[in-house]
Amino acid sequence: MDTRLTEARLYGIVDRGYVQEADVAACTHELLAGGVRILQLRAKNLLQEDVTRLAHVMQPICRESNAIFVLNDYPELAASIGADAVHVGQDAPALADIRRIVGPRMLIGRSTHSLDQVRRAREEGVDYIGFGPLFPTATKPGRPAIGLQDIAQAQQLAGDMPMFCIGGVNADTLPQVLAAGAQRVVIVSWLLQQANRTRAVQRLLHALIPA
Ligand code: 3NM
Repeated sequence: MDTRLTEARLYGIVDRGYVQEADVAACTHELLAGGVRILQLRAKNLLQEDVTRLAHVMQPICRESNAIFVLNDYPELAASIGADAVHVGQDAPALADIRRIVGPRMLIGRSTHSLDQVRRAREEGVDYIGFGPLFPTATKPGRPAIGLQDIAQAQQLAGDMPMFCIGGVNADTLPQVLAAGAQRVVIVSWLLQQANRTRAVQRLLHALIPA
């Protein structure tokens, strides 16, 4: 198991919905400088050639920092560029089919939105899961929030499979999310919109990693 994944408490996403192409490299550097060790490229509704170009910007920067570079969707592209990980949703094929595309070593993460989906992700053997959205979020408009009440049970079902709580997590909501039993979080829009992203990551990590 990759200790960069098991030790990660904060998962960052460079989401093209919030970051202009010209800012992708700087944003990647800023998040990594703060201590993010797992970072995803999320570029919805772009042509694959545009996603490829952005991946080629982020991947070497992540590699320099020894951070896990995750591509959202596009298992074939993840395989062809040698990404460290690919993240897929509930509508993506079964793990075995994705594994055939990406090979034996690539980490595979899947989004889950219910306890039942956590159970199934555990059974199929994904390397990590997202669990959410905990709160309504503009990053996934129209997606109903699942709340905080199932976090502790989801964490139990996940066992040693790392579970990252996601959706509306920010510096204000983080204490409730942790109090509900979360060990790891993904923070997208709040972090990307901070004037000093490096400092924001440092503060979050301080709150996330017990002294
Ligand atoms: N996936 P923010 S919620 C990308 O529940 C994503 O699977 C979710 O963004 C899920 O931190 C989400 O801006 C958006 O709320 C998270």
